[in-house]
Amino acid sequence: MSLEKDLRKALARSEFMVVYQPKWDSFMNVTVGLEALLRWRHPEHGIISPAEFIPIAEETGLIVPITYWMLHDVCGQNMLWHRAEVANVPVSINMSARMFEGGGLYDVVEEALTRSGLEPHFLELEITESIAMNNMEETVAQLSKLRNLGVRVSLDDFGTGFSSLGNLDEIPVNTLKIDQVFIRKSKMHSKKAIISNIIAIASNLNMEVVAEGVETTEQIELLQSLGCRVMQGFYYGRPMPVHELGQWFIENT
Ligand code: G
Ligand code: G
Ligand code: MN
Ligand code: NA
Repeated sequence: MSLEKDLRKALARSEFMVVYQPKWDSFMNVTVGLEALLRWRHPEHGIISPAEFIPIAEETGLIVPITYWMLHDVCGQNMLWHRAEVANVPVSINMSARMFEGGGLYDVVEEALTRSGLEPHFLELEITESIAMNNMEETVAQLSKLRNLGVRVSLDDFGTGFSSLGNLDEIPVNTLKIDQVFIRKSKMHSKKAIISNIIAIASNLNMEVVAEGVETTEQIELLQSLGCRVMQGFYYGRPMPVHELGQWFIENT
């Protein structure tokens, strides 16, 4: 199928929607954040996973306008939840490497915040290690500016990129997100050791930590015993459309 051609029209036709997955404080048992994830409702093929269309969107550059749309949509939605006193938590958005080319990101983030009225610390950008490391000087400069504005930054899929730990203290980051692969194999002694060390690095660098892909009570108990508090995964909640989140927050805040 010619996804590229359809992708070009998808924004204008309002075919994208955002779903939100909760981040959960497993000690306090409350929702402490949300991750916004993109979905494409294709008129013929139904819901298409971002795993399928994000690579095309990155190659074609369409990821930039799509992410700009998402920034506005997510900030507006989060402000609606604030105003209705439904929820008061930061929402994160995934950033492709492309978002840091051309230097336009800061102005769009600022505009999305101003237009929605959302306070900056309720918006978080998720970047991967490889994004942070390649073209590091430029990326760090942009991230620093965004952080000065009050926007939060997290390092996604942490532990899987080929980042050198030696640079980690130079990237302006609030949170390390431990990649799902470590959680999935956390019964293995070696993976447990890696998780434990990521938690220690985060703690020593004054960063927060989130465990991703949490699916079982065994994983939760292990993570808690290692001092990890905030978790995200199917055990707590799948990515949900906006209309399901009202009920979610009633039951889970
Ligand atoms: O939501 P799901 O698990 O299907 O996402 C699959 C992949 O697509 C993940 O790596 C996720 O980070 C990525 N993804 C989801 N939404 C977005 C988005 O809005 N922008 C970018 N760049 N990646 C996204
Ligand atoms: O790359 P990133 O970490 O942004 O990807 C997030 C993706 O992980 C989303 O597509 C989401 O659907 C998926 N995800 C979230 N929680 C779980 C989980 O517990 N198990 C699995 N297999 N995938 C998950
Ligand atoms: Mn992510
Ligand atoms: Na991740």
